[in-house]
Amino acid sequence: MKLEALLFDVDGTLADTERDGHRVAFNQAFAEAGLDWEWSVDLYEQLLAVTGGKERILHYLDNYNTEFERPQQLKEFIVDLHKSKTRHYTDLLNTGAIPLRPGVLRLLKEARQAGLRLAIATTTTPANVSGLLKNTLGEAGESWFEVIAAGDIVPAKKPAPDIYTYAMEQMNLPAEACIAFEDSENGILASHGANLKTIITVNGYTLGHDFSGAVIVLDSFGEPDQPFNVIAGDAFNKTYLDIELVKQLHEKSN
Ligand code: XBP
Ligand code: MG
Repeated sequence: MKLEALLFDVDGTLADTERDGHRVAFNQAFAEAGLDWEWSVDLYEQLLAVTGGKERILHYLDNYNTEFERPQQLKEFIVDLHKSKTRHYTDLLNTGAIPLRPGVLRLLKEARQAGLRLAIATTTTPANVSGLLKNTLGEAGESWFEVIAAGDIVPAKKPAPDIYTYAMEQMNLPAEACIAFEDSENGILASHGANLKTIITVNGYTLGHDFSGAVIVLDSFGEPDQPFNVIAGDAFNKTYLDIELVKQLHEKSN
């Protein structure tokens, strides 16, 4: 089936947001709440096993900070803490501290020119997606995407396939007409669960993840003057990911 739409994960795929973005914002929220919790770069790698910020905080308490005396209203406590984290994270985005990864802007522009439809499928909070797109693509950035499926819009976050299924339902497209872009094992479990072919770009946190079944695994989308490294799969002699290669990868794996 002809390729009609590209579905993008956000964190780790469009931008390297976790280590110097989300992690920092969590720590700022903890400090502001008078908590002595500190999520180091190494601890955060382990915490990334659970997607969703609120879910991640609970996972931390359940597994890494069992001593903490929990407030009676634990759920509300986590929701408030997470609201503060979102504020710190979006403030950080507004400083322009988090750029898009190499090749992302070029690929998005090319896709629009080629008449491909674009969507976002992420577990992060909608305000974080808006903030990233505005600060990197400009005020109209969000309008590049026909659907922005994010956060609690579906109850089960990645690795559940629900966010991808939701995005495709909104676009009225079957999985065969789409391709997904992911950076993590939870991400590819979600996209594969929704029967989507998937292109992977790894980052520092996800290098060692299992990407079995990906149509290709790259270290970035690459640029004409900044070639990607192919970790697994066939790049048809290309040195960067363009729409022609995306279409070839989509067709090849039919
Ligand atoms: C992203 C996440 C998110 C962010 C934090 O995963 O796991 O939880 O780290 O976002 P993916 P919130 O890239 O697979 O979508 O704090 O807003 O939940
Ligand atoms: Mg991701």
